[in-house]
Amino acid sequence: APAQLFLDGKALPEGFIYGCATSAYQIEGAWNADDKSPSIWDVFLHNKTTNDVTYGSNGDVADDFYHRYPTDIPLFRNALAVQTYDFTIAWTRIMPAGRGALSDKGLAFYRNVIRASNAVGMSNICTLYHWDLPQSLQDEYGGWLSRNIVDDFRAYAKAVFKALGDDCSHWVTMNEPRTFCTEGFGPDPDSAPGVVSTFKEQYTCMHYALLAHAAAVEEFRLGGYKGKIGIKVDGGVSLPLDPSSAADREAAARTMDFEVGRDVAPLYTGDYPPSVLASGALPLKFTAAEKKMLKGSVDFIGLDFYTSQWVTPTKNCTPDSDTYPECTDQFQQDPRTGLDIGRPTASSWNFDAPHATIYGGIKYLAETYNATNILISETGMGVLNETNLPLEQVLEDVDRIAWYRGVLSAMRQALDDGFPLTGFIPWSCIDNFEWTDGYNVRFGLIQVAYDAAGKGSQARHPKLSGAYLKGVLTKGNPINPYNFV
Ligand code: GBH
Repeated sequence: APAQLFLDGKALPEGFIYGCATSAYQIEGAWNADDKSPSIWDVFLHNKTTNDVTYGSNGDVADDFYHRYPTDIPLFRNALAVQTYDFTIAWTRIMPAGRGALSDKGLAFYRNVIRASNAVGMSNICTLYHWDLPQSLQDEYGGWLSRNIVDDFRAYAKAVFKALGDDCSHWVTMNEPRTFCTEGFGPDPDSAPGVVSTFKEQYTCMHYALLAHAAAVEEFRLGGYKGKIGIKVDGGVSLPLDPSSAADREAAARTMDFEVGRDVAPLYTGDYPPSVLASGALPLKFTAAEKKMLKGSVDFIGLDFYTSQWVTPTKNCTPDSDTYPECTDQFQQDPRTGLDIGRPTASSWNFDAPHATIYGGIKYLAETYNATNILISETGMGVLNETNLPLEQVLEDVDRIAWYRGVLSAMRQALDDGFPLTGFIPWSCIDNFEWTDGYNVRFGLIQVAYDAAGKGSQARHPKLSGAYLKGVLTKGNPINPYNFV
């Protein structure tokens, strides 16, 4: 049995998960090694000559985890004392054509990752999809905009379960459908596949993503595998800009429905939230059979919750408005006072507001959907690549310790108040390719020696924040960070 875990000196319940997370495109590199085919992110960035991504970097090499996993995995364990390594599988490595034959080499890689984790006493949370769709499926039928994706995802999931089904304690079908659908499609997409379109395409993508999730869960349950299965959803907590204004309170509730409930409600109730249905804006509806398949399609829910915002209703909202059909304006700085919602970080979207975000997110899920098994499956903060600072200073990441101190306090309070929090998985085990911020923003608990273009020795160095988490979670140290090393 895994060793006892703690939070602020108090023992955590048996089965509580303490892990760290990464994703395939962000760490593996080896973008065309062995049988791997290009994903939509490879195509989106590999030949990119514009400066959309910092320093024109991409995930071709990233952390070179494909080759370095034999030393990286024991390092995660030693530096952080995590009991679980949460990684994602590249569809393009394991099933290079998008459907059909499996690659022995791709499978062997993930088998080795699991074996290396088990060898140092860690279990695994395994994710089928973190945004790296096979480009062939994008070219063939538009990827997530076609119903075909539901069948292909089902077949991919079924094949992966058959090969590795009992080897992971937890399975995640996909990471953040909201984000890959709203950032990959819409009027101003900045993520792969970057299809300039409208909110309708964003909703179509979401719709098929939810169905693909449910299809994968159906296969998992039919297969009778041992572990648990769920999904990771992102979103912050929306607060009324003026709590005394009924219109602002209504707008905040609407934002929660549109940005979190839209992904989550179908998993618990079988359909979108009433306010989303009532907006009349949805391009697609679930059939009775689909609702049945969706309802109850999670054993756990993972919250990738980083930050929060204030909202007000959009004035005169019409289908041409930027915020349609949600029709809420969002702020992380109070337009009346200039006050930030929390401490700003290197990511323009990410403010440190742990009570609102972490406590509020858990409470929202528990109270709105009666969720009984909630993991904080990602949270963390980035700092700018500080190539010109002495290494000791980079590793003494007290700002990140302050971030996690808030997260841990909010989780402690959620547990004390009886909310069903069952795991904590900081993002990320190690510095990695931060999507549109390239290598210039670092979320890792372990530093990687490369510059903002991703060039360098690739040496790994644990940061102080990792030692802090290790101390609180595994040694029973107090959350208040003194004397923890
Ligand atoms: C996570 O998403 C991802 O799962 C992970 O891969 C990533 O490394 C981590 O965030 C840190 O970024 O730039 O204004 O368009 C968290 C939810 C949603 C946060 C999209 C960033 C982009 C905002 N993310 N959002 S903006």
